[in-house]
Amino acid sequence: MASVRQSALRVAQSVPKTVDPFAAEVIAGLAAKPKRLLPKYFYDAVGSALFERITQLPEYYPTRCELALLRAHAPAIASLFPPNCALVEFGSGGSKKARLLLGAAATIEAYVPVDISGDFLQQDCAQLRREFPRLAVHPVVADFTSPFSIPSQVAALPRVGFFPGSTIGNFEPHEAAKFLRHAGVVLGRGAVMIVGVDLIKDTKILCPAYNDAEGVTAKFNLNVLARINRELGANFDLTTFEHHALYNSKQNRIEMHLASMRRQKVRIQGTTISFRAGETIHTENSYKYSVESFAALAQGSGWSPLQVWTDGQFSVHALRRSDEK
Ligand code: SAH
Ligand code: AVI
Repeated sequence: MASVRQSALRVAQSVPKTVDPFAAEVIAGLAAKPKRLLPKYFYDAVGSALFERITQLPEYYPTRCELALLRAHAPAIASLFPPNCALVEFGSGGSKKARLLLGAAATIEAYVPVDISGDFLQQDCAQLRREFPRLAVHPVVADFTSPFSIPSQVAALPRVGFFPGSTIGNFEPHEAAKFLRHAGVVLGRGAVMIVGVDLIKDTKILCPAYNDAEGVTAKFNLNVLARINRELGANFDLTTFEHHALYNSKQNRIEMHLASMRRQKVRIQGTTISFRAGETIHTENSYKYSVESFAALAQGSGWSPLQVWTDGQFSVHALRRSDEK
């Protein structure tokens, strides 16, 4: 009989040696049943540029609605900010929405955009510094689901959180609650946070937003496989995968999947992943909330709802950290 040590050695030898967290998470997600990939991996430089194109599509209403709400209510939102504060944006992308707040709130001393898409973030900050020469801009390239440090230059300033775009909807609700608690720790006692949240609505509006006629969302979804090919030397044939987006009304979420159109095998760093014809990779959830269900989630996660602005399609919530007495 093989000793415990020998069996352990055989198991260890059969596990691919992947230290890169991207490679490890991709291989684990594709070995899981059903297959899945984390949505944060959409955002390399190509994915971030494709997301910017999505925000300009006629079908993708969330960006237009949120920009209109922010434009209309920027003075009221800015009135909640403490003097000489640092605005910390989680998942800043092209910072278009932050620009509205920066323009309305002269009291913002520093802007701290936090994003996983490093090259895109650095380019945006160079442009922001030209547009707002008196503003201190301190970008942080980080995964906002893990602990990260606020730049020492703004450590002494009161902080306001900004989490627009309904990026919170890309979390499972329990992860959204965990994120809100973590944001409370990053922002500090008594902090204010502004969160953009997409609302539950008719599927006639929801489904086209994720199935646009031009096929940009399909390109955005497929880019995650292209990225795995580029960065991990995999051999996905992108012509054999199809973009699917559907509304799951039981869970109030849009689901995005990539379906393999035929039976096939794909190699990623020495690991073989087999696909059945029609088998899908679940790449993203985009949860939709009611104003009340999001306020309840925030309240259960250490934040008191202060005010909400909505056009019936999208909502912008102002929250204050509910500090223990
Ligand atoms: N705030 C912008 C962009 C939203 S798109 C807007 O409202 O239009 C989501 C952004 O979050 C992208 O820029 C993406 O790179 C970033 N992102 C996604 N997951 C992330 C993570 N785990 N950590 C840090 N940034 C993340
Ligand atoms: C960033 N996030 C909120 C977008 C969304 O709507 O879930 C990402 C996206 N996926 C497809 N289209 C846009």
